[in-house]
Amino acid sequence: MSDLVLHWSPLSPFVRKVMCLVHELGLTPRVSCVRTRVARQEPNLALMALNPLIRIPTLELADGTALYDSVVICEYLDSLVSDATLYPAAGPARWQALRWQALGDGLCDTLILWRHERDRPPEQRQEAMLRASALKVEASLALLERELEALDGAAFGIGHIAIGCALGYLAVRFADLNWQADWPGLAQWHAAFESRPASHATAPPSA
Ligand SMILES: N[C@@H](CCC(=O)N[C@@H](CS)C(=O)NCC(=O)O)C(=O)O
Repeated sequence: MSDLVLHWSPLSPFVRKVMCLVHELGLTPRVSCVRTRVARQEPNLALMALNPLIRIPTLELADGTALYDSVVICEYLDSLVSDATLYPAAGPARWQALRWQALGDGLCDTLILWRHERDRPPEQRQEAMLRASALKVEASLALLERELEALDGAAFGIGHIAIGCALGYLAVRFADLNWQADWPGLAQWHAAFESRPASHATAPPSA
């Protein structure tokens, strides 16, 4: 019987990060997913009653508590499994994993803003914003390409999941960028991430 309700959508990279943990931790029987729509211009009042920011993922616990955002939900899920290994306990490995999570999440934030700007009618688009977004994404991918050895050397965990989900979002929503050609090592790393059963089970549909 599931006791946790996740407000979910198939293309959200933050929801996917949470769902990767659900699968990696063997928690699928405990979580039921409810398709929840969030549109910036049309506040979802039912979700607002749980989360005033009207964002997904939002996780409802059995006692009625609503948890957000994805960072908090992921740590909560990890706390449910006594022998979980997705968060290094302490020291430099922990800060590295949390830093990678921040980079993956920040990359998603940047990509989402970039997409909104790109989808505006041409006369309303801010070119400076588009250029700044492209620059941030390129710098992030370059940094990840430089850190591939460190990523491969670290125990698989929250940082890898956040980065994998960000690259998955990039691949689906910005297919035209063909970033894999510019960052072949990172593309290979991403392919290995997508081949994990948890990644496969949570893969976004092509947009
Ligand atoms: N920092 C949040 C970001 C969540 C987020 O931006 N979710 C998007 C969907 S991908 C959303 O709900 N957008 C609606 C809005 O911002 O109004 C997290 O980690 O959960």
